[in-house]
This record gives sequence, C-alpha cells and structure tokens, in this order.
Amino acid sequence: MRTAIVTDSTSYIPKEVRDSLDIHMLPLNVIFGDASYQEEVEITAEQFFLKVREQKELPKTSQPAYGTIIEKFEQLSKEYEAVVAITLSSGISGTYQSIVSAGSMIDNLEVVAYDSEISCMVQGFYVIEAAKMAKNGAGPTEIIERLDEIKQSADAYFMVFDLDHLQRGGRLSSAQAFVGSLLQVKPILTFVDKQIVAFEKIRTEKKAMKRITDLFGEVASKGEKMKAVVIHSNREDDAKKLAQQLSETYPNVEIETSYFGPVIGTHLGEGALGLGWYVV
Ligand code: MYR
Repeated sequence: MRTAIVTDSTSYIPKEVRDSLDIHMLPLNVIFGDASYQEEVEITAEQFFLKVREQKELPKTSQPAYGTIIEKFEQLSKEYEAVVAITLSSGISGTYQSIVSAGSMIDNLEVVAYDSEISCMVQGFYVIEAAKMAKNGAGPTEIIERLDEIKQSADAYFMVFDLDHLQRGGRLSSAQAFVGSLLQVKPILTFVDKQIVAFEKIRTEKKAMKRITDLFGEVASKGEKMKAVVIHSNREDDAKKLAQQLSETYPNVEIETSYFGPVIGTHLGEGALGLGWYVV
C-alpha cells in the first residue's frame, strides 16, 4: 500500500528533510491586519519576528484553509492509497478536526488523522519516523502503532518571556496567565491532555531552564537511546549552546535545534525556549 505522510507546518521540519522523505505539508496562516501569510511558504520565522517588531498590530493565526486540505488530499489520491496526517495538538488548534472532516470527503483515499497532542519539532519526530516507515512500505495501521509507542515517552517543557501572547491567543487559562504576570514568574509550561498548562512557576529564566534540563536529565540519565530538540523563538545561539551542553552530558541522546515559527511564535512571543524529547 502506498501511504503518504502529511504534517501541518507547525512541526517546522526543514524543507530539505521534507523533500527527501516525501513529507507533504499543510501550512497554517499568520495574519497581520488584512494580510494572511502561509507560514514556511510565504513567510519565514526570521521575516515574521522582524515584522512583529515593525508592526503595531499583533498578529493572529488560523488553521489551514479547508480548501487547501481538500486540494492536497485530492492530489494525493492520484498517487497514494492512504494518508497518515499528523497534526499539532487538537487542544490548541482546529487543524486536526478539519483534517478528519476533509479526509472523509475524499473518495479512493484512506485518510487517518493522528493527533500528536503536542507541536513543533516534537510533532516533527513523529512525522519523520512515520515518513521513514512509509518509505519502507508500511501502511497506516503499522505506522499508528509506532506513533502510539512514541507518544508514551514524548514530552516537552518550555518557557516564555512573558505570558501575554498565550493569554491573548486564548491558549492558556486567564487565571494561570494572571498569576504569572502578577508574580513576574517564568512559568514552565507543558502539555497535559492536549492543552498547555503551567507546570511550575519559577522566578528567573536561568532557574526555569535549569529545572527543564533537570526534568530532561531524569529521563536521559537512564542511558536509553533518545532524540531531543532545543526549540527557540528567535534565539538560535542560546538554543545551540544548550544543545551542545546537553549532548556532552548525555551521549546517548541525539540532540538538535529547531525553532518556534510564525504561528507558534505568535502565541509564545519572542524569547521562548523549550526542550522536547522521546525515547527511541
Ligand atoms: C491555530 O490558529 O489554529 C494555531 C494555534 C496554535 C497555538 C499555539 C500555542 C503554543 C504551542 C506551544 C508548543 C510548544 C511545543 C514544544
């Protein structure tokens, strides 16, 4: 069975990796006033953060247009018998639901939507594994089984410069955001049941990052083979430095860096830093 792997843009998998593994991408949009841009296609992370500094009005985001999803599936139905579409958490975006609904409209194509319950390059880990399996002839059932296995160990913690963006975008309960801004804390955030929650409230960025790397260390120090990613909002040097330190401490972990692109950057703001991983 020929199975296509689809991801939404928020996995931020570099184009050359997508191309080499035949990964198909559905872009979410970032909107400045009347102008809407498909992220990773019409606007890069770099251009986005520059634009945010220039503009008074703050951006908004939207899930991929329904027509774009239908068009993509129709195209794929000419070449493939099945699709596994791996999305960002259904608790923070309607993308998963739109894909489920669009998938049911297409004849001659089995569309299986998979909710990663997370986002960014941690979602990307799922996508890359699925794409490698699909290239070797695996079908949706086998791929989903493996993705469920990854889900058991996949985790991520991140911190933001301030909570305003998350609160304004409605992706964190206002009560949590209020406590955060009041106390000027750097809360450590994570996903629980598909939603973003404040895991712990810590006073300084340095301490928050130390706590995040300690949480990672609790898993990594067991010595199992792991993949991890340091993710940043326009602070690549800090991300690289942290990835370097962690890979020296944990040689069992393959560590890379990635970024919070325009859509996720809209909700986290500049200066966010996170760490995600799974046990291979
Ligand atoms: C939409 O408009 O449908 C997109 C909404 C995206 C919300 C993003 C919220 C922040 C996610 C942080 C992910 C961190 C992963 C390590």
